[in-house]
Amino acid sequence: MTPTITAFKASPDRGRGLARDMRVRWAFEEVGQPYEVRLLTFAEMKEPAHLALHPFGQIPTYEDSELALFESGAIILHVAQQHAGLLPDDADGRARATNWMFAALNTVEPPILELQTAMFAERDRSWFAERLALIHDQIRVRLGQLSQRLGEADWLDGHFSAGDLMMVSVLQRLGSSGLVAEFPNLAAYVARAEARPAYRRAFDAQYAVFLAASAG
Ligand code: GTB
Repeated sequence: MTPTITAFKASPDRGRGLARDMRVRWAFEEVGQPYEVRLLTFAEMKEPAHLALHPFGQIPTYEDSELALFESGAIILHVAQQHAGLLPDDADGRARATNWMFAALNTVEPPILELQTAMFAERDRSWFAERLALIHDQIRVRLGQLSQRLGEADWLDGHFSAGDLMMVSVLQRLGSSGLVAEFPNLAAYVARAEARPAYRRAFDAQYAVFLAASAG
C-alpha cells in the first residue's frame, strides 16, 4: 500500500517548504518510496477524524495499511528503517544517524523555535530587541558548535543520512535571519543538501500545492 501523509491545503509559508510535511516528502524521495498526500485545512486538522490520527491536530501524519504515526521525526525514522538510503548498514552507524536526528530536534531546533515565536508574537513588546539579541546569541552558540563538528566534511557522519535530512530541515527554519550565513561551512552544508535531486523533487511537489491553491 502506498503510504499517505497529510499536509496543509494552504501552507502559511506560501510554498517555501518550511512546513514539516516537506521533510517527510524528502525522506520518501531519498528512499524512492512513492507516497500520497491528503491536504487539510486548519479547520479539518481540528476535526475528530484527524484528531484520531494526530492528538495535537497538526500535520504531518503518516498512514499505511498497518500503521499510523504522527511526529515528523518518528515518521522519518520509520521510513528510514523500512527502506535503504537514509541509514547506514551497520548498527553503530544507524545509532549515530538517529543520534543526529534527535540532536537536530531536541538541541538545535528549540532556540530556533524560540526565535520564530518571538518574531511572530512578541514584536510589539517593549523588551523585544533585548530578547531577540538573547535568542540570536543562543542560536549562534549552537550553530558554532555544529559548525565546529561538521568542519570540512560534507555530512555529519560520513554519508548523507536521516540525521543530515533532519538537521538541514531544522537549519532551514532560520530562513532569512542571516544566522546560518555567519557559518560558511553550515551554509554550504544546507546548499549541498538542497541540491540533492530528492530534495528538489520534494520541494517541487509541495510547491505545486501552493501553485494549485493560488490558481484558485
Ligand atoms: N513536533 C511536530 C512534528 O515534528 O511533526 C510538530 C508538527 C507541527 O508543528 N505542525 C505544524 C502544524 O500542524 C505545521 S509545521 N501547525 C498547525 C497547528 O498547530 O494548528 C510548522 C510550520 C508551520 C508553518 C510554517 N511557515 O509558515 O513557515 C513553518 C512551519
